[in-house]
Amino acid sequence: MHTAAPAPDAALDELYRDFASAHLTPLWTQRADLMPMTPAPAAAPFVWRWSDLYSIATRAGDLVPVGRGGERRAIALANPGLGGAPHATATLWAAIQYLGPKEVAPEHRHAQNAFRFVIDGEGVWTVVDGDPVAMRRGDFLLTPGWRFHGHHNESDRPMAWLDGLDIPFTQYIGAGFFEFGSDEVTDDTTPPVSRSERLWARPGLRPVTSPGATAASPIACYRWEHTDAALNDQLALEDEGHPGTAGPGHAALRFTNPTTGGDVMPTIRAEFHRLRPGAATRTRQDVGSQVFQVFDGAGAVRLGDTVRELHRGDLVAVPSWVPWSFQSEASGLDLFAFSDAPIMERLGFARTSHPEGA
Ligand code: GTQ
Ligand code: FE2
Repeated sequence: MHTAAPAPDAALDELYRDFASAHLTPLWTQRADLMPMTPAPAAAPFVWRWSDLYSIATRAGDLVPVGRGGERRAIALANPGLGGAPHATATLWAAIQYLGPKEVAPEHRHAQNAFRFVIDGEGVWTVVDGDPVAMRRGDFLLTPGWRFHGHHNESDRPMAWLDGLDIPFTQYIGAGFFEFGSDEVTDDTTPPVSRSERLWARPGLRPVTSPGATAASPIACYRWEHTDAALNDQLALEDEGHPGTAGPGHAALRFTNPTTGGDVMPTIRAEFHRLRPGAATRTRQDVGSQVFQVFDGAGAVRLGDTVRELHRGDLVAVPSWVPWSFQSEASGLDLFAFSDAPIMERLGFARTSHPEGA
């Protein structure tokens, strides 16, 4: 391929200077960056260790108060390819949030969609539009855009969890709105099951009186007992000769919006994967980016040509089109995953391939 590169002369130099001073840029000098043959994201594949995150969050807990203004003691993964921005990938925010004993993170709401995934502990609840939702290990909680939410730790122990939001995407497209909520703490106990779960979280059943499809799931919390049982049954059925698995020894679930059967929120997909001891996922690459967290067990992730060991709580950023696969050790491997797949699918950009005949 040849790019026209005329001999420099005074007129040409002047033309390029005038491009710059008129705030214009020609395509021909940048075509390969702007329009790569295959996706070339700025974000890098990267692994963060939970032990590092947790100990640094504990130090922040000792030194930095949580309250109005800063709003949350949340420490974001900053992808090394993204110039220090608090972005795990081009579109996704992922953070460890830490709340000490008796601390309250005040109510607010924002256009950004959010979830929490609980890696450890219990004793915190999050109040979503007045509905208190208890958080326990393995639970997956939703705070879709523009719902008021605050977090309370009534226990005498600190608690930390994973937050996922579409902050980078929302910032890039200029769609962010934010509002402070009430400073009154109206409740100091929480029921084990939220009102939203009592209405919506029974398999295959929905209230007749509620409206039709909603953009975000009305289920405030997907409980670990259901996720775990569904994964166990996929693997048990494989043993019984009725495989419904994603591949040999690989159980996979997607969290869904019961009003549509689609993704839980308009911008974020969430899944859970379980690998039997010694099993591996098929290698794939996808348009769009994702973040994984090891929930249990140990193993390794291959990102392009690099293999990294993984332990409980570790987080993995997979930018667009990077080939990835997971392998489990003797302990098995449980993975929580979230991605921007709903954006890619809705806009017609989604592609998946399985490189190297994998
Ligand atoms: O818990 O409301 O990690 O608003 C980032 C922004 C958590 C939250 C984050 C937020 C929250
Ligand atoms: Fe928030």
